[in-house]
Amino acid sequence: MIKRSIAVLAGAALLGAVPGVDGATKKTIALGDNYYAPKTVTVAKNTTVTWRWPGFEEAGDVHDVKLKSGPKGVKKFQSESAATDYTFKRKLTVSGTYKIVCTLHEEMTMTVKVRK
Ligand SMILES: [Cu+2]
Repeated sequence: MIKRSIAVLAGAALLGAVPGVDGATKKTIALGDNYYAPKTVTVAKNTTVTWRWPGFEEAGDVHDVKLKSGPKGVKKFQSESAATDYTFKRKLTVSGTYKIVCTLHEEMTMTVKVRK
């Protein structure tokens, strides 16, 4: 368990090292049991969306972030499964509707709309 947490943290640190594009906007989505908050969000093109798992104190069930459907040409993505202290980032460069689901809880869904 501890070993896994360290691996997850290392992964998050690597993602964090990716330099941000000048003027790029950011949006953070919180994960809970069993929901994403906010459930729907509209962002500008090239926004980096960060899904943030709860901290150790609030840790609950294990969740992940999977792109169920997105605009044409966007590759599907899926985060690791984690319960706490994890973040997953994606820069959304194509306008359209991104439907996100947790593969462990099919009712746990959200939508990101990227403006043109
Ligand atoms: Cu879940």
